[in-house]
Amino acid sequence: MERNLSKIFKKDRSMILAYDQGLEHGPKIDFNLRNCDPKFIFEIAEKGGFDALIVEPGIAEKYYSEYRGKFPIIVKLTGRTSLNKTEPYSAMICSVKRAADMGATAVGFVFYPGSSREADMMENLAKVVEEAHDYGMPVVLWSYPRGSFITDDSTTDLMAYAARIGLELGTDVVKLRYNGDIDGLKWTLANSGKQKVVVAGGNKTDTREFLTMVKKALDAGASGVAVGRNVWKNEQPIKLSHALHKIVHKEESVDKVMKDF
Ligand code: FBP
Repeated sequence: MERNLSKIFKKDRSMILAYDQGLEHGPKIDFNLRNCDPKFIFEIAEKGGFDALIVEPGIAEKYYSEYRGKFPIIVKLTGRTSLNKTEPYSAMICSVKRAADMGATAVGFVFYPGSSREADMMENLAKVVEEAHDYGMPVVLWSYPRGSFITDDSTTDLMAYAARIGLELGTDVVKLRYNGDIDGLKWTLANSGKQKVVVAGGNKTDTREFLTMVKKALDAGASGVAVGRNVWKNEQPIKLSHALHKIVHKEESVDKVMKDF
């Protein structure tokens, strides 16, 4: 498992591209004619120098074969659509074996602590951790507190709790929504133990604002990013990826990389 983790994290840092929004949000919300094509995204992952690409199983099965060996993929084992407005629940959509067969380096799992369906997801997560570790595959956890027991999903207490859940359940990387509270992120990292913490990107925003958020999270101790919309919705995704790479892997400042824009 450590061996596979080091394929995604270089010197404890990683920049991961997320492309699961086609299932999670649907085409109308995030896509245009350019970025609805998975090949466009695979090209960004390769040319932009990403350390890994997150996809759902269907995309992995049909598109990864020609990129195998170029960059690792993280196949998500769970998913939901944005159509169902009942309690948040991310259903199992792929097995660890199927993900391994399609060449996944790691598997992804979405967990919504605070949902009334939390127990079902937790049982599934426990099984996935056990199975994935048998295969030597790390588990990347989306730990997003949501549902009828959560009133404000952006508090620091919940950010730290979300990370801690991963540590307690045995996940290897936890992907969090960073709320902008630097001290809170430090507390969260302290509660994450040996897990690596990566931050999500969120809605597409201004390039400087996005890169500043990333820089602050890294400076506070996060290991990297797992971002999607801010990259592939950008007019110049490769240029943005190179800037991101300099911030994540070369310790460059936002001011310096912004000179390229
Ligand atoms: P973004 O950088 O585009 O926000 O992607 C991160 C991510 O966690 C995706 O993996 C996932 O599809 C999406 O955010 C979930 O978004 P939401 O908060 O709307 O459920």
